[in-house]
Amino acid sequence: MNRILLILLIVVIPTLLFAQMQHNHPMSARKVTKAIAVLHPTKDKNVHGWVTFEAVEKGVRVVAEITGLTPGKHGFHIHEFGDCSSDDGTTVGGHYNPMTMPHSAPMSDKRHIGDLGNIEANQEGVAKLDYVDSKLAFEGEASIIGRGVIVHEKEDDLKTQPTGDAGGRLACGVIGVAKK
Ligand SMILES: [Cu+2]
Ligand SMILES: [Zn+2]
Repeated sequence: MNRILLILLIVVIPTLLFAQMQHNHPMSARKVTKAIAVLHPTKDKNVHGWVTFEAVEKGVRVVAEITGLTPGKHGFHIHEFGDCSSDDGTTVGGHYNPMTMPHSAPMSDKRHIGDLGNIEANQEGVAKLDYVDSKLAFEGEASIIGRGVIVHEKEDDLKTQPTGDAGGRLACGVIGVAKK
């Protein structure tokens, strides 16, 4: 038998088949469908909480519970970097804005991807949020994975550029892939 043909049969063809298998079933095939950020207070603040992001039919469901707030509205955003290493939360950068849009409200068509609007705390200082966001994604150029989440001191007025005039940063967290 022709030696080259033999090598082809024994080595090359199985290698190609294996490569094809890997292509169809990569080890990391599991798509991200849920993410979470645990929020820790910035220096001398006492705001704690969490926010989950879960893929649903019409977008991403955002559910949050934050404690330790003053009653009323507080700006709530996804910021560019997942870096809460600074005392004041400034290392997360500005609002996450991969599409280069103006600052606006969560229901606006033209907005920062990170514009989640406000959370509103009750008299006990607890804020809960639950809505479906049509702009958030877990992959592609607008992916929120690995970005930062900030709870602000003041209300986001949903129009002042580029911050919504929401004031200082009370709590910071990083969006990671959720276990379940
Ligand atoms: Cu913010
Ligand atoms: Zn914004």
